[in-house]
Amino acid sequence: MSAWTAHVLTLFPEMFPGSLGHSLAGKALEQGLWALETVDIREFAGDKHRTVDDTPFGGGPGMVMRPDVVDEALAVVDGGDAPVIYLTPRGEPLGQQLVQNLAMGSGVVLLCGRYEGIDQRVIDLRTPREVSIGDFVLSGGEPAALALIDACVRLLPSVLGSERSLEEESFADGLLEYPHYTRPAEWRGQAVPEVLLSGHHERIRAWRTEQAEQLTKERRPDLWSRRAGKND
Ligand code: 4FN
Repeated sequence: MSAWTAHVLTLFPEMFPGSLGHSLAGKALEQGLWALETVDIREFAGDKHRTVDDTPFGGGPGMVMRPDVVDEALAVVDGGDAPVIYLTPRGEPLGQQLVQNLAMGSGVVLLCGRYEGIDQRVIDLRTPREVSIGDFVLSGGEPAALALIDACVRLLPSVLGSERSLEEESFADGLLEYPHYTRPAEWRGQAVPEVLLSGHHERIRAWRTEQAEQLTKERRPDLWSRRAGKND
């Protein structure tokens, strides 16, 4: 029984673990609670100049990643039953539901694009799941892979801090977080809401739920309406 593993195919393996090394995920990686295996796509270039990209047929700007090189890189990965995921703006939006499902599996095989993207034929042949982290332009799929891994790893049973259960996280419940406060109790003329200093745990819980629900209704009506069966 081996650890949850993220296989990452990339032209920039030095970007990993990157920012993950500075979070809960980094400590867990050192502890062997999950594993990271990068595959440098450039190693699968066939020529002496290690060419991985070429000009697009039909013309136009930029370069395209060659299908033969990407396919050879995919061929060496033994992800077992881990899904192959191409991080692409065309993909289904990454959400906490998909994150939970991926975290429950044996790991992920993540394919990161660069330039204008990857030749469509290797995508058609390999039919990876296509996933997007949002509607903005990136220089490469790597930041998306880092985000997906971070989101999954923190859900692994052995990684999640026991002091912070999943249940008490508002977002896991489909809500935005209530506002947080710490010392000092008054700062630049702004007091902390009185209820939080009251010691009435039931009133505090009710206030926080109300705040989380109000914020979600106002700022993310999409999240609020998708919150099945729990809305007024
Ligand atoms: N991006 C858009 C439209 C057209 C192109 C892009 C874009 C990196 C290889 C893909 C971006 C965003 C979320 C991967 C964006 C993601 C990427 C992601 C990504 C280089 C080609 C590219 C309409 C979304 C603004 C560059 C919209 N999640 N192309 O960013 O890989 O996973």
